[in-house]
Amino acid sequence: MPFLVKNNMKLKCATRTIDLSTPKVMGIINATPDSFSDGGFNLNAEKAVESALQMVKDGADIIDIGGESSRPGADNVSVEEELNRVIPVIKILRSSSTIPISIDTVKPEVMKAAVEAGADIINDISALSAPGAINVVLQTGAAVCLMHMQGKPHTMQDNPVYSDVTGDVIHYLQQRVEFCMKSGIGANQIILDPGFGFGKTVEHNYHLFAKLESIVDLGYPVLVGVSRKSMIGNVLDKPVQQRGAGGLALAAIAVKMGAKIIRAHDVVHTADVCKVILELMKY
Ligand code: YH5
Repeated sequence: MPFLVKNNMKLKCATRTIDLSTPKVMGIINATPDSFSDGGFNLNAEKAVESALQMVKDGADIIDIGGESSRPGADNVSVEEELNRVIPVIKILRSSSTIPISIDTVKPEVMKAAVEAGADIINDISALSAPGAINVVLQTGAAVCLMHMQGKPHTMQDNPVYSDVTGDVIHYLQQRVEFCMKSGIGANQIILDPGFGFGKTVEHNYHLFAKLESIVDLGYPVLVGVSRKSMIGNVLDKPVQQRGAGGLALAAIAVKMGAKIIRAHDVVHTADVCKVILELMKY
């Protein structure tokens, strides 16, 4: 048995607990007009909710809603604009489904309004680095995903350098966990994420992925987000619409290595992957 790590994880959120004893699929909803892979589709809240509800039917366990693209070169979004994009989506989705909702944002104002509108998880690619972000987690009792990123979205892919990418990521995540714990956030509120594609070359991403178990061994539920990313596109030399199989292959390995949440665009097939790999892991 490869499990050094507890396998009966429960994630404490503001108003409920999410069982992470089996791997879960987080479906991606971009409430962003400028987003990379589905820009233009979810232009209004109703359409975004429609897509989210389809993902729920397709087997999503969590819906991740983001209103600001983190890709290099994307426009900065004001607090007001981001609120306008995501809050109606969260409110309508919350009124039509009990699905756990996560809010993909780095802004404390958006985190707070999102949890008040019914979001359960704060998914922060900057790991609560904005002043006041930690207080939102404390005051709301929401769960938080702490992700590693080197640099800032605008410039992170310019020339990422590490002497030891896995060591650096682990060190950073441990420091962010300590920051949370010292502030009074519970260990059972925390998810960790190595941050594939965030200030990392393709080689860094594969190096880190190959060592995913060392991040799982930290003892917190691990989220993996590789869906459609350039670590797939680069190896396959294929555009975003043709990266599905590559993403599913990595999702399978991530689950086998102990990841608990797979963030993905293709919910149907990712849910199938989780099921068969979970079955395999019983033997
Ligand atoms: C993540 O890994 N990623 S937004 C570029 C793509 C396709 C997709 C070139 N938010 C993560 O999904 N939150 C994003 O094609 C995230 N972990 C967590 N926790 C970037 C993204 C994407 C970028």
